[in-house]
Amino acid sequence: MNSKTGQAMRNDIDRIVGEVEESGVCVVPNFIPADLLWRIRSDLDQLNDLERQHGVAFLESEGANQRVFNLVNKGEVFEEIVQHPDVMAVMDKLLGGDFILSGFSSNTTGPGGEEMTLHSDSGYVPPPHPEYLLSANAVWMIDDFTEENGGTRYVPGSHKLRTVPDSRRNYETVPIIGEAGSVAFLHGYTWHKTGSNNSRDGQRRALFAYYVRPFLRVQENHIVSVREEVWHRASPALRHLLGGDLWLNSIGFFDGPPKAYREAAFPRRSGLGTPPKPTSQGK
Ligand SMILES: O=C(O)CCC(=O)C(=O)O
Repeated sequence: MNSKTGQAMRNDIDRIVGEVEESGVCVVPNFIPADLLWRIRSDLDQLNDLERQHGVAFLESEGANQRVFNLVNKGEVFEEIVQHPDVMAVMDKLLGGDFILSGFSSNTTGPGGEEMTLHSDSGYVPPPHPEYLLSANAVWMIDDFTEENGGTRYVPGSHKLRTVPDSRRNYETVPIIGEAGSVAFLHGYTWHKTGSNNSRDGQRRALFAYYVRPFLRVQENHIVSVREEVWHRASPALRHLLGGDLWLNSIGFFDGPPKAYREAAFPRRSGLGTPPKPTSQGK
């Protein structure tokens, strides 16, 4: 699958989904056109610098690794790619036809960056995880992923166990290798971690767009954290991803279900919401 060109892969969503389900990961090369890759790099570098300058950077390994969270709130290019139609098509099949965004963050590893703890992205769900998939990640490779520069490592076959790794054990991991401009789709039950960056001067920049079934609580609270300006210009697809729509007309409402739904569901109680008439007793 990895030897196919990006265009051919994009036309073949079913096969990408099949590889994710079978192998726990599928790397799609040449996914990101050169001009888009350039825009992402330039905005990400600026964000990394800005958050360091303002003393709000999320740093690990004594500053060798840096994360930027809530990317949807931090640049239009990120709003654009988080709803990329080909990514949406893959997620749609992996996640049963409906999904929302749990989090969108970058992780830049630099020389000396240490590896992360091995984990599953669904580790907060008590095992055994359901047979159907709860979550999946689209990993945007902004630099080449190599064994040396900290390319994400994973445990082959772990996604089929539907549980979390035992923190007392050592597991054999293999690196996810890919060229800058690829997107890797990662099964939400695959055990994985950032690799250690043993390069002399190689950065490994990557974006992690993490999608979940719509009934799960999300990592980043977009309703509270995303700026009004972003909500105003959001496409219907982005609003949905950010949790701005009701699910099944009953999850995520503000002050009771919407009137049309109430009337359809409870026709004899359609007076709900009309204030009671004052009575003389009530005066
Ligand atoms: O940086 C990486 O390679 C992995 C990041 C990761 O595992 C995560 O964000 O959950």
